[in-house]
Amino acid sequence: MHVLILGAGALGSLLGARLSRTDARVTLLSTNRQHIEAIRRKGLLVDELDGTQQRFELVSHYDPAAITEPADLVIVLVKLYDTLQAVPTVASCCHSKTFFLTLQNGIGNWERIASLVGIEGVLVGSTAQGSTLVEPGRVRHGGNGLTYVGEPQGPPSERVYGVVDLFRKARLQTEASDRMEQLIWEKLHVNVGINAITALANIRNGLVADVPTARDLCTRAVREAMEVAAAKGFVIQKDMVERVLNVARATAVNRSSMGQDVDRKKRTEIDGINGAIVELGRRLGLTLPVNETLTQLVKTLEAGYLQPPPPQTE
Ligand code: KPL
Repeated sequence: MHVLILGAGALGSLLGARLSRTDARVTLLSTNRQHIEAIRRKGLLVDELDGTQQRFELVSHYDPAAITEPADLVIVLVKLYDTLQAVPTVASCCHSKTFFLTLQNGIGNWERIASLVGIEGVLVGSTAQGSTLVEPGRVRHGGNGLTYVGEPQGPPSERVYGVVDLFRKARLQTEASDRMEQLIWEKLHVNVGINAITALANIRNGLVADVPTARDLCTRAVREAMEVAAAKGFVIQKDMVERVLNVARATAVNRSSMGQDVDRKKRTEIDGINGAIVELGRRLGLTLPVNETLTQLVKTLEAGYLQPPPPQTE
């Protein structure tokens, strides 16, 4: 099986390294040229949780046109706002049975991919693995967490079990699920409770659980998301706050993906995470002050580095 990682950043590179332990052939694709060039020069370095460093030889490209072998499975890990633009770039790397597995943060991703390749071409996943891009060509595994894979709707198919098998061979703890929509929403709560706070406070995930003020903010942000989820008919476990804090503990040394975006002065996924909760809440007539404030603060922070500075006047 040929697995193509579309969006091989921190998490995509880590998954690529793990999958290269199996008999699958793995190709990394990323627009981050420096990262790809570093992997080509010296392999992908992974700082493991036990303090060791492993090196993985991985085929890696920044230009999809350079990929000659069609992919059987494309794992989509581009930023949610890049999905519609990124998926068509790999059309030439696909055959008629290629399928896409989204492991992205946020909601609406499988629908976006399905709008391009059809629902039969898409699998949905969620993962609580943590990974940080330390420098080009080097990632740090930031913590283990369960990965779920399923069909967008209905029970797991043969294809789903095939992916679960592959991930397990890669020693990634993985389960098939027939309730992916629910799990995507649970993962959304994780991101709502961890990402913006870590990005704004310049901290790693663990401090969200350890520092009382951060824990309090996280609790309130997650409770607001639970209100929205309940209003939309999702059955979110009562202990969701504790689950989110447990992910923060399990990925304590990780810098959240939003934190890494801010560190690199990149656009964040705030609109698809806390911003999505605020927007859905607004349509439901709910006021969600904590998520609104977190969203506005992250957008202000982003504007500070994304917008060009005003012209200097004498
Ligand atoms: O999904 C993540 C992210 O950073 O986006 C978690 C699981 C919180 C790991 O950092």
